[in-house]
Amino acid sequence: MLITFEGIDGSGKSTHVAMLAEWLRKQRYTVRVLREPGATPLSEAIRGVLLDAGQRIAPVAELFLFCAARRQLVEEVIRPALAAGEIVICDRYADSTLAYQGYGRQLDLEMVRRVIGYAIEDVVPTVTFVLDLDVPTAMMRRGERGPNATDRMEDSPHAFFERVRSGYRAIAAREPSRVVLLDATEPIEVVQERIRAIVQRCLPTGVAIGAG
Ligand code: Z5A
Repeated sequence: MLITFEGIDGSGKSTHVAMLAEWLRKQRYTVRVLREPGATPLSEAIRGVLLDAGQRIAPVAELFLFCAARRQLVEEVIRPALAAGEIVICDRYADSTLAYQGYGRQLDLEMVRRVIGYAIEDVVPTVTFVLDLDVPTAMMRRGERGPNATDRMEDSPHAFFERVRSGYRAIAAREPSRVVLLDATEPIEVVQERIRAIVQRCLPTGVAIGAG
């Protein structure tokens, strides 16, 4: 079972990924937590290039780099983990590419969908949670984590993040059976309760139970 978390930066993805993984592990499920781009040596190297504020990357090159990192992750980690019956939780996945490169960078959406298709093939999430938050609040929450220098993606203008947020809402409207739009202005515990209730309903029998 593949569960993915999406949303603009600072919307709470990492927080909810960690809470959900802990809850599932307490029930003795084997859970693998991954982040995108990253989680394999090649994908982490690509992440370094993509987030390097010193790089100038053309939008289509950016699209291919995110998808190259994802393809490697799918082949090296996600597909084998799913085959072993693990629950895989991914902090960002294919919808990030559609939201950021498609809606955010305004690339042709059908072209972006096709490239994503080459990267993931049939490895589609069982459920995707989109943490929906207004851009100013997300930026404020991100800022509260400390005075970090911004990376290349975070250097994008405000209007870019507004388009990304609208993109996520459009993705959720288009695929309501897979994508759950959550109001991320609600308290963390309330949002997490909704997530757990939905995951509980999706949990298949026969998922690997072990040390996690
Ligand atoms: N990107 C792309 O363009 N295309 C792609 O295909 C992919 C990615 C895969 C990766 O960034 C960048 O790559 C990202 C998209 C792009 N860039 N941008 N811009 P990353 O992996 O470095 O970081 P991130 O994914 O953007 O996430 P983040 O900044 O780490 O934020 P987060 O994980 O969503 O939020 P958080 O750290 O869990 O929460 C932020 C704070 O808010 C924290 O203090 C929490 O305690 C707090 N919080 C969380 N929920 C709540 C609620 N409900 N109330 C109050 N406070 C809360």
